[in-house]
Parts: sequence; structure tokens; C-alpha cells
Amino acid sequence: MSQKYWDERFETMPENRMRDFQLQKLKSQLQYVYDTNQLYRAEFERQGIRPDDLGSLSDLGKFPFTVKKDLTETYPYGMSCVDRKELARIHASSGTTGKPALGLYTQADLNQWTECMARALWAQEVRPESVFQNANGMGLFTGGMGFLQGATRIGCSIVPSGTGMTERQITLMRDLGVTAITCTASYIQTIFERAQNMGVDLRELPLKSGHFGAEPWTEEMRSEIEARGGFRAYEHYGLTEMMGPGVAFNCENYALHINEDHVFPEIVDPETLEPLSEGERGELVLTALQRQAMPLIRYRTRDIGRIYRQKCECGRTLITMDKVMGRTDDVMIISGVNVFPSQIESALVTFECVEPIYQIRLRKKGYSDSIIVETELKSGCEESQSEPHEELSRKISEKIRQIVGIKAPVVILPHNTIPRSSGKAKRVLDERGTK
Ligand code: DLL
Repeated sequence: MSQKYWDERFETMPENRMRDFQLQKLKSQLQYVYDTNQLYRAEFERQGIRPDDLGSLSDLGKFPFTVKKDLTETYPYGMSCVDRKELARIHASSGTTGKPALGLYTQADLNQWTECMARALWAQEVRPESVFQNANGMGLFTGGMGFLQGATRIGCSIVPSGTGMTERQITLMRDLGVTAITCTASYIQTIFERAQNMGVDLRELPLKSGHFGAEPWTEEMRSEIEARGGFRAYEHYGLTEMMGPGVAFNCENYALHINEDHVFPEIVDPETLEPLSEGERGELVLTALQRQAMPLIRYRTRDIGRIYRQKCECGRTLITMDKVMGRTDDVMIISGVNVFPSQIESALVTFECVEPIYQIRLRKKGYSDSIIVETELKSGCEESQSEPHEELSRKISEKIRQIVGIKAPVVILPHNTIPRSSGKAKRVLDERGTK
């Protein structure tokens, strides 16, 4: 029988011992950034705080935050704590405008990341005998290399298929007996659709697990993927600045455990920036406990959620977080209500006849914003669909009203009109600047 945990010591460490471990790492990490990075030293001094002011974990709240602007303004190496020759890898986040935020790694950082990924994949049924298809972008995006490293460490047979060329992805999946696939939850929709056109039923293949992340996807979407694919759909959460995927992962019960021996989580109120208690909703703030090249202190992720300890049946004691359903910067305010694209997804996925593929047009209506939701009928539903489109869109609109609390017109487009995604889906088209 194979072992249950990849790294039992840390994955099942009692809470008090984990807290001692974190405190010790935090102390040395604060001292390290103070000694090796001018920006951190200057900022600590400006705020009149010294590394040895940290006596307990809650004292971390006295230290300054790091924000994305700190990384872009000091691009490329301003946040580095090591000599240039120590850098082993450089990734970049997927931001589309301006300078990217970089992720810098020493070889030791890469090793830690690999361990975090192996831990996550092991918890999700991936084993040395797995045939692991990596359909994440294999470049600056951390998804490709992160999963590659973790699956390599476990010893899987890896198919580094990258993104796109969907028919070939499906052919490989079928011919090679792929048992595990990783990509975005939106790209697996594209794969499902194309497989159906090719007459391939993924449920008949040996696929056991899908590993998704990099964008919000709802619980409803998880059920839809599992029903359509015949495999379990697991979550990965992470961001380039903190290492990439590997920050948090689903266990077999779908609890999203944080690798808290590497990443220390806090939740703060995004307005007042005051620390919130476990269980309260706010912005996730992360501190890298063991990294060398770019160990960010109190990094504001902009992701919204909660963290809480729960006794998980899987036996892991690692703290858990909510599935991230939105960022402070992608919230739309419609008729005074905060709306996240993922809430629209929750409504759409309850309708069997529409694809969980959608886009939201954000427009100006007088002084306020309004949205139009566009989706498509599933292929094959045109004939079986007995009710007129107007009736269906009215029902979806009503569902959105029930879930989100706002009225939004829904347009049902012909099949294959909305651009398919092979990476992170672009859900919102901001048309407020155009007529
Ligand atoms: O998306 C890293 C990653 C790759 C995670 C593959 C999981 C799987 P970035 O491109 O830097 O890194 O984007 C990070 O994506 O702050 C979240 O807003 C969002 N995000 C990542 N994972 C999830 C998730 C990668 N599971 C940003 N659910 C993060 C919701 C996610 N949002």
C-alpha cells in the first residue's frame, strides 16, 4: 500500500507545533529581508519597526504590506534578496498591461515549490503509475512548470501537451491512457465540447482526476465537470508572486488546505487593512516563510475569502481557505450590489441546455454600470430545446436575480460564438469606455 501523505510531518503537524514553526521561520525571514533588501529595510525603518519586534504571530500585523505595485515599480530585480547569480528561474504573472510582476527563484526555492506541488498532487490521487497530461501553458505562466515539477517528483509519466491544439490533446488522452489532466476549468470545457464533436466519451477513458486552478470556478462547475468527464475535479490555488500553484490544494474531501509551513496566511479588511479573525471574510494576505530569492512579506493578493481551521477527515491539520470566487479588483458594482463573474456562473450552470461558457458585457447606463450576460446553447440542444430562447433567457435572468440580487438581461447566442479559452478565461468585456 502506498503512503497516505507526501510529507506526513508537516501535513499532519499539530496546530501548536505548526505555530511554533511558523513563528521561528517568520522571525528569521523578517531579519533576512531586512538584511538583504534595501526596500524592505527602508520601509521597516520608515514605519519604525524592527524584525525583533515580532514576539508572536499576531505581531506580524504591525509590519508593512507588500503590494503588486512594489513589484512592478521596482521591476525587474528590486524585490530580490539574493545576488543575481543565485537566481535559477524567473516567471512572470499574467497581467496584460504595463510591467509584469515577476516571480524570482533560487534553486532552493524551486525545490520547495516542487515539494509543495508533489504534496498537492499526491493528495489528489496522483501516483508514480499515473499518466499525467499537463495542458497548462509551459512558459512564463507558473502553471506549466509548477505541475511539471510536482508530477516529475512523484515519478509520473508526463505528457507536456501545453495549451491549444485541442483535438490533439484528446487524441493523446485517449491513445496514451491518460489518468490525470491539469489545465484551467475553462479549458476543460473546450476539451469536453471538442471531444463530443470527435465522438470521444471521456467517461470511457481511464481518467481519474482533473487538477484545475488559476481562475475562479464554482462548486456548480465542479459538479458539471465531474459529471461530464467522469473524473474528480480538484482545485489548486496560487500566484506567481508567492511561487505559483502550490499555495493551496484540495484534499479528497475538497477542503482547500494551505501549505502553511511555506506560506503564512492572514485575512485583512480590504478597506481598513485591519487584520480579521479566522472565519471572517476579507482579502487574503500571504507571507513566504522559507523562500530566498523573493520572500514577500504580507503580500496583498487582492483575492477574497476566509481562512479557518477545521478537523478534516483526510487527517491533514493544515489550515483551510475558501475557494476564491473573486478579487477586489474584479468586483462589478451593479445597482449598488457587488457582483463577481463567478456568481453569474453559479446561475448559468444550473441550466442543462446552456454551456457553462459565458461572457459579461459591462456597460455604462447613465451614471451607473450595467451588465449583459451572454451564453450559448449546448451543441445538440437546439433541436431538443422546446422552449423559445426568450423564455429560456427570462428564466436564467430570474435565476441570476435570485442568486446575485440584480436584474441582468441574458442573451443566448448561437453555438460557438463566444471565444473558447485555452488558459484563463476572459469573462468580463469592459465596454464602459466605448459607446
Ligand atoms: O494562476 C498560478 C496557478 C496556476 C494557480 C495554475 C493554480 C493553477 P497567476 O497567473 O499569477 O498565477 O495568477 C494568480 O489567479 O491571485 C487569483 O486571483 C487567481 N487564481 C489562481 N488560482 C485560483 C483558484 C496562477 N484556484 C491569480 N481559484 C490569483 C480562483 C485563482 N482564482
